[in-house]
Amino acid sequence: MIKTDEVRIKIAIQKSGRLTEHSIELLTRCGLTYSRGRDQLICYGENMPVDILLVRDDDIPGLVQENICDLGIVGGNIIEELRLELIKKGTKRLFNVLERLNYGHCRLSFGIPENVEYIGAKTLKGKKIATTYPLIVEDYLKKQNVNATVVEFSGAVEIAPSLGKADLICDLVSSGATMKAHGLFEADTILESTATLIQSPEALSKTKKDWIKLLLQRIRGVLQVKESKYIMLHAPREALQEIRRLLPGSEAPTIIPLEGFKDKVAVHAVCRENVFWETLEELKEAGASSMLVLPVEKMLA
Ligand code: PRT
Ligand code: ZN
Repeated sequence: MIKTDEVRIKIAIQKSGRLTEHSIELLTRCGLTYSRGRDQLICYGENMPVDILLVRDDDIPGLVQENICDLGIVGGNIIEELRLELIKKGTKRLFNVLERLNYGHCRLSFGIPENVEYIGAKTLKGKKIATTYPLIVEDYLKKQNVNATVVEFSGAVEIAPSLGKADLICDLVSSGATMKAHGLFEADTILESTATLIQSPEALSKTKKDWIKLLLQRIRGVLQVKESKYIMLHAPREALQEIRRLLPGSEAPTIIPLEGFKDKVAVHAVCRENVFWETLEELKEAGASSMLVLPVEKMLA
């Protein structure tokens, strides 16, 4: 294990919240094993020079921007708000976005009281909008050429209209249940967000760069594997074209002759999308038989 600090990569993730479990799982699936520090705030990588810092999600982009951490995983919503803040301040070198991850999905949408008719962005004109993301909302209003007042709320944005503190809100939505429960309906979405991997804007040493490259390659492999399946089936030769067309997200299947059968082959393929029952039924209809769908454990392009 490499211990010197210049070589060790620090990655900030959320300490406790919606992204925590998935972020730890992602790093574990990249092969990282770690021991947790006594203060419970740092996990020390055992088999890679990668340490995990557990912090509040709002602090993550700042830690990465200031180069206190080399990498960070945080919601795209928080990243975008900070990006706009840094641009406003005239900061020249901003953190780099390395990869959008496949969890933490949500959207930033307007929530309008049910008794208000919504006819697009012009409905917002002259209104008071409560949000935790004032810069993203202001940026949107500017692009839409609409004048409105944005009031910053640090939490419980959805109660602002009923308290008379705002006419409407702009907040994160996932299932839509929160807005509904507060008598609001979801109007336009202004940002789609997922957990995102970011990197410090500072120049890194060659060793750190190499480790980050390797980690990123593994992360991409893990993301790809989640969707991918390995499929094996038997098919009449004459149906091969149709069967290949039906295989979801597969580029070049392997065709293997079947001992004792002239007009039948075995087809093996990696499908980069999920294989649903409906697809298997269509394949059967096209003449496929003996179908097996297996999960893919690891993948390296
Ligand atoms: O303590 P810390 O500051 O670290 O955590 P936090 O409470 O600020 O964040 P947390 O754990 O709630 O969310 C972390 C990240 O998850 C966010 O920054 C988003 O990128 C992402 N995420 C995904 C969400 C949601 N889905 C989500 N539904 N963040 C918040 N919500 C809230 C939303 O604000 C609203 O209050 O859930 C409510 C709406 O949910 P639905 O399902 O009712 O629509
Ligand atoms: Zn937070």
